[in-house]
Amino acid sequence: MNPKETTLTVENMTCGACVRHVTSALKAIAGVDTVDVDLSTAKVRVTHGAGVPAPAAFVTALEQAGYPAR
Ligand SMILES: [Cu+2]
Repeated sequence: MNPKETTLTVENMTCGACVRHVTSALKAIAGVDTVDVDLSTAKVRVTHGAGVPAPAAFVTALEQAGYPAR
């Protein structure tokens, strides 16, 4: 199964704690492999299995964690 990659723009990230919150919120989703957060650009790159309903699952999880994403 080929991994897929989705890039999101995430609001409200200001520090390393935010990066950890965003990373753990995304990694809690079944099928997510890696999460790379770039704090300076507010971009988050997620690699995940093809069965993950991206990007909707990511947007929902991040909104619940307090970080609106698109
Ligand atoms: Cu923070």
